[in-house]
Amino acid sequence: MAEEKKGFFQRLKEGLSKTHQGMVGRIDVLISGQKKIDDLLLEELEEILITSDIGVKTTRELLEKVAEKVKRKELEDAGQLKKALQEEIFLILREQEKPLDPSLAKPFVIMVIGVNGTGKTTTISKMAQKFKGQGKSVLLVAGDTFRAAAIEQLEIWGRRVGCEVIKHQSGSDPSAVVFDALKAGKARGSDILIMDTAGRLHTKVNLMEELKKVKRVMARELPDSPHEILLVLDATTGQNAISQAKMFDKELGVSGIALTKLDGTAKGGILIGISEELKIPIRYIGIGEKAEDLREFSARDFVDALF
Ligand SMILES: Nc1nc2c(ncn2[C@@H]2O[C@H](COP(=O)(O)OP(=O)(O)OP(=O)(O)O)[C@@H](O)[C@H]2O)c(=O)[nH]1
Ligand SMILES: [Mg+2]
Repeated sequence: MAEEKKGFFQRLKEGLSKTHQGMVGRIDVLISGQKKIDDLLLEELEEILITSDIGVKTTRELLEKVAEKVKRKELEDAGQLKKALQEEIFLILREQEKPLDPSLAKPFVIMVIGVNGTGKTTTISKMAQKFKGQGKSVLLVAGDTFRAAAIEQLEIWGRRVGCEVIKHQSGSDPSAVVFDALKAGKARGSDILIMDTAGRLHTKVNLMEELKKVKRVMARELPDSPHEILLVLDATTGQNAISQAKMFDKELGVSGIALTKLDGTAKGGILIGISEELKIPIRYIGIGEKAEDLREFSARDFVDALF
C-alpha cells in the first residue's frame, strides 16, 4: 500500500515536472546564494509567477502576503520565502478542493462542457472508469451530436469501460438524447449519468442556446438536475482557459472544473490563477492520457508534488 501510494505521488510529480522546472526551478535559481529578501528579489519572483500563468492579479495577492511577512520579520531569508510561497499557494488551492459527491442524488447527472479538444470525452471515460471501480453503474450520454466521430468515440470508450451509451444519430438534437437518457437512467436505476457535449467555439451563440436547452430539459425531466455542470479546461491554453470559464459560467453556470493536460505545460500555475480568480471548485486534474492520470484534486498533493 505504501508502495502504491508512493507510485501514485511519483506519477503526479512526473506529470507536473514541466511546471516544477519552469516555476519552482526558476525560483530555486533566484534564491540560491541570495540571503536577503529585497525589492529586486520580489520583482523577479513576480516575473516568474506571472510567466507561470498564475495571472497578474493572483500573483500580486501572493506577493503582498509574502511582503507582509517580510515586514513583520516573519521571513528572515530567501530560503524561507519559498516555503511561505508554497503555503500561500496551498491556502488558495485548498479553498477549491471540493470533490464531487455523486451519492447526493440518483441518478447523479453530470453535464460535461468545454470548447473543442480540451479533453471532455476522455475525461468522461476516465471518470466513468473511476466510478465503475467504486461499484457504481454509469450511463454515458452521447450529447455531442455535432460530429459522427464524437458519438463513435464515446461508444468505443463505453465498450472499453463497460458502460452503456445512450445515443441518437449525428445531427440530432442533444436535448432529445438527454431526454431519452434520463428516462433510461431512471428505468435502469443508474447511479450516475454523464453527458458529453459538443465543443464548438463558445463564442457561437447557438452552442450556448443548445446547451441551455439541454439544461432545461434535464431540470424538467429530473428536478434538481444537472447536479453538476463540469467545465473541462485545457491547461496548455493558459489565460484563455480563464476567459472560457467566465463565458461558460455566465451562460450556463459552472459548478466544477476539470483541468486537463497539466503534464503538457510548464505553465501549470494556471491552476492557481483559476482557483483564485474563478472561485469554482476544482474537481479533477489531468496529468496524462491514462485512466489513473485523471486525479481527484487534492491541494496538498498538488502543492507537494509541484514543489
Ligand atoms: N497529455 C494529456 N492529454 C490529454 C489529457 N486529457 C486529454 N488529453 C488528450 O487530449 C485530446 C483531446 O481529448 P478529447 O477528449 O477528444 O477532447 P474533447 O474536448 O472531447 O474534444 P472535442 O470532442 O473535439 O470537442 C486527446 O488526444 C486526449 O488524449 C491529459 O490530461 N494529458
Ligand atoms: Mg469530444
